[in-house]
Amino acid sequence: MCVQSSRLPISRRAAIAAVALLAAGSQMPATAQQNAGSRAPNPTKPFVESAVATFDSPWALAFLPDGRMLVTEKAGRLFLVTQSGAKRQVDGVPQVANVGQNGLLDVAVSPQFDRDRSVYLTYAEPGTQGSGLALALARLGENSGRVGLDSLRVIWRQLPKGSGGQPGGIIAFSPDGRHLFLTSGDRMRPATAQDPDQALGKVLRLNLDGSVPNDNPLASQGGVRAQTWTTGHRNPYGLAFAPDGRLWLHEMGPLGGDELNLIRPGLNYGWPLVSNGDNYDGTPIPNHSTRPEFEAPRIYWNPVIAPAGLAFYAGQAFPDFNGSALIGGLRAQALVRIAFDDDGRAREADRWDMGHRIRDVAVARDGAIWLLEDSNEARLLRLTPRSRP
Ligand SMILES: [Ca+2]
Repeated sequence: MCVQSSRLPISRRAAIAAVALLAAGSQMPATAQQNAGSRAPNPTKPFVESAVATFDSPWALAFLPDGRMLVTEKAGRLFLVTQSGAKRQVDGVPQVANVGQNGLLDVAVSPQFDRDRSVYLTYAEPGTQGSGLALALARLGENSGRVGLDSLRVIWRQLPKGSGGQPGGIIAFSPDGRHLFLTSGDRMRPATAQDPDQALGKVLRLNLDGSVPNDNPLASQGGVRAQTWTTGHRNPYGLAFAPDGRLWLHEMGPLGGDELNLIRPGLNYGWPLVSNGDNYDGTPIPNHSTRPEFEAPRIYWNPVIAPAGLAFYAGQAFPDFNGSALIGGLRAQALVRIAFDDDGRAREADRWDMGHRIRDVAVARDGAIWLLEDSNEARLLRLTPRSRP
């Protein structure tokens, strides 16, 4: 339960609980949405922070099996980084459109990296008519003199290219290592998220080589429809599989409408027809509850946290966190922990004030939590338990 309520006298807590029950009533659906937006940070942190390296507007980090990391910088640089902070720049990164929210985005390590040394990158690919999200596959070549991307090829690209931020671009692999999931933002063209023929505002499911799995919901229809797993997203900067095999996504909503969504194939998550937030000009958007045919978020944030990065915790360092989701907050300048009850329902369990915008989250094999800040002198942070050396 939240720390704030536990500090209240028991009688006051009971009164609050009673009011909450009355407000909930008996009509609350099983997938009740919770607003976690106004939750205050915890007063203490269970971890200590070590700054390991700094980067210029980093965007994503991913661990290699040997514990080293790949870190992207939005301007188009990729680094191989040791856990002690030694950095080597990786050559062979394709040209990116580093404009506004676009640039070099996610990096992901192949589920079979030990065999294929493959890595995946997403980025805004420049063109004559704006840019388009691209997914590239390359082999990480390494010798004493050089580390670089070899045999790079684009295995998926968003067409036509166009203007706008909100690129999405997050990669996740299915637990069996056979499929790649990719988030695509709406590029600030909201209607595209409901257009089945535009690869914007979607989650896509591809084979590891970029081809279309024949068991996708609309596989027989070809084109973007065949690639589409879910529809109706705005700007998803978090996508990850939980230990129980369920796929979770968070997306930045408009004013007051950030969402944590449970992703299931073929569903429509409503953007821009419904949202628990409003447009930035103050005009209202119908709430999710008005259109039950659209899948509602399991948690929403109003005010927003601006979620970025999503990782499920597994490890010995923070045993209480096992099975939890960790989310970075850009606007909230926080690390957020989402816990799941035995029925799989999600709730925000912790929020720790980091004092900086947090861009990405990852968990190392030893259970340490790694964060990337978001700025032009952003720190790569390692979090370890406060009670241990
Ligand atoms: Ca939604």
